[in-house]
Amino acid sequence: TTGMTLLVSALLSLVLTACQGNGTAGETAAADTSAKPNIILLYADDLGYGDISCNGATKIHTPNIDRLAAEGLRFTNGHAAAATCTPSRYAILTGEYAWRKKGTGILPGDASLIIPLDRATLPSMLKKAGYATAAVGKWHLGLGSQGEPDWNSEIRPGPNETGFDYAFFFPATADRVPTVFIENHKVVALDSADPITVSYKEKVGDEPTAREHPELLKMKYSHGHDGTIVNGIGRIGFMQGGQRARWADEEVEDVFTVKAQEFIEDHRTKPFFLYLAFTDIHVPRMPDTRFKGKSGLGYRGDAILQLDWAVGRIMKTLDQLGLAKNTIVLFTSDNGPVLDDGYQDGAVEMANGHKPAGEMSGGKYSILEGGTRVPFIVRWPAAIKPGVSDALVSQVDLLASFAAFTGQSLNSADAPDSYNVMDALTGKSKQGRSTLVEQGNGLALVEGNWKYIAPHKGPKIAKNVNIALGNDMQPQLYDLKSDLAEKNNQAAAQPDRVKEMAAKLEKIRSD
Ligand code: NG6
Ligand code: CA
Repeated sequence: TTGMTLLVSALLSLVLTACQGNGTAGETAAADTSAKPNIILLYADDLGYGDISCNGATKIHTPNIDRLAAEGLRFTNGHAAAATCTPSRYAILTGEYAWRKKGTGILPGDASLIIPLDRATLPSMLKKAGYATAAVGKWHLGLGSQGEPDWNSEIRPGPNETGFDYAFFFPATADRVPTVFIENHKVVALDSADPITVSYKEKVGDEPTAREHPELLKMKYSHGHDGTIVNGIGRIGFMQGGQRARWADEEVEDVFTVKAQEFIEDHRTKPFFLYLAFTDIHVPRMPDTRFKGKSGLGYRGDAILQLDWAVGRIMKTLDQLGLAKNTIVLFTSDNGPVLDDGYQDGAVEMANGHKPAGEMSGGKYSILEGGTRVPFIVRWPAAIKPGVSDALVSQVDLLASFAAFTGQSLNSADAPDSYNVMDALTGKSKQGRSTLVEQGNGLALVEGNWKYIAPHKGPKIAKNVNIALGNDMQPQLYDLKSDLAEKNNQAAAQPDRVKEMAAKLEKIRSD
C-alpha cells in the first residue's frame, strides 16, 4: 500500500538524516530508525491565517511558530473543516464533514458527546496502530450520553471513550460554564461538600451574574457572556459550587502546556499521539500576567504571544528529550479569526492595522476564505524538507492520511470525507485534495482556483462581531487565484461553471 511505501521511504530518509549527524547528541541517540514517528497536533483556537508572522503578520511576532514553519512545511491553502469550533473538531477527529450530522453546531457546556462511538476516530485509529494517545486542552464535543453530565461523579463517555488513553481538558470553551478542568472522568480538585450544578436555561444558586452585577467584572462583556461571574469574568451559562475546582483564566494555558509536557516525557520511549487543543486565542482573553500588555495589540495580541510561548515550550521539550527529529508536529487552528467575540478586551481598539485574516475576507463564522483557511504547518525533520506548499489540504484529511501512513485499514463507514493527502502533508506532492467543501453558515465548494458559494439566507454581516459572513441568496463564484478577497462575483458571467459546481456540491452532499 502507499502507506507502507511512505513509511519505508520515510524510514530511509530518517536513516539518511541521522547519518548526516546534524542533530545534537541526544537527537542521534533517540533517533531510533525503527520507531514510528510521534504525532503532535497543536490546535489553536480562533487563530487567523494572518495572526502569525510567518504568514505575513508585521504587527505581531511569533518566533516559535515561525521556527516550526522554517523547519517544516507551511501551507498557504490549509483548512479547518468549518468556521466554528465544534464542527471543526468533530471533523478533525472523525474524518466526516460535520454538516452531515445534526447537532454539531457550537455546543453549550452541558451538551452530550456528539462523536459516534462505533466508528474510527483519529485517536482510536492511532491507538490501534500502537500509539499512546492523549487529549489535552479544550474539548467542546460534549460529554455523557444523555442529558446533562453529572459533574460530581464519573463523567462519561468523553475523550477517553473516543480513543484517548489520557485526557486533561475543560468541557467546552473558556467562556462557558463549568469553568473546571476534568482529568479522564473526574473534575479536578472537586470538593464533595461543594458540588457543581450547571444550567444553560436559568440562574442556579445565588452567585452574582454579569448581567445583574457588571460592577464586579474585571473585563466587561460586549455581547452575551452575562451569566455567572467566575474570576471576575461573565460567562455563558450559570453554575453553582465547585469553588475550589474553578480555574483562573490566567493559568489555563500554562496548565495545559505542563500536562502536555508531562505526557511527552512519560511517553518518550514509545510512539505517542498528543492532541493539544490550546485555549488561546479564544475569549475570554485573559493571559498570564507576564504576557499582559506585551503585544501592544491588547489582550488578543498578548494571547497570541502566550500561544506562541506554549508552542515554544513543546518544541523545547522535544529538543531536550531528543524527540524533535522523529516527531511530526502539526500546527493549525480550528477556525478563522474574530476581534470582538463578546468581551471588551481592546482587540478592536488596539488592532493597529493588524490583519488577522491576512488578505482574505470574513473570519470566524464566515463562509468566505477567512473562515476556514487557517495557519497550517507540518514539521517532521526526519522526513520533511522545509518549504511552502500551496496544496489544498483540510483537517478532515488527517484521519485517512495517518491511517494510510500507519498502515491501518478503515471500514467503509469510517472517515467518509477524509482523503489520504500524506504525500502533500510531507511535501512529496504539490497536489492535495482536488475539491473541498467549506462550512460557514452555508456551504461552498472549492475546486482548483474556483470557489462556489451556495445560496444561503442570513445577514451579510454578523453585526456583533463585525464579520462578513458571505451569505447571499444568489450563487457566488470567485476565482481565488486572482481574487482571494472574494470581491468580484463571477456567477452571472459564468453560468455553466456555477451549474456544474452546484451539481458537484449537491452530489457530495447526498453521497
Ligand atoms: C458564540 C459566543 C462566542 C464564542 C462562540 C464559540 C456569544 C454572544 N458568543 O456563541 O463568544 O464562545 O460562540 O466559539 O455568546 S468557538 O470557537 O468555540 O466556536
Ligand atoms: Ca474556535
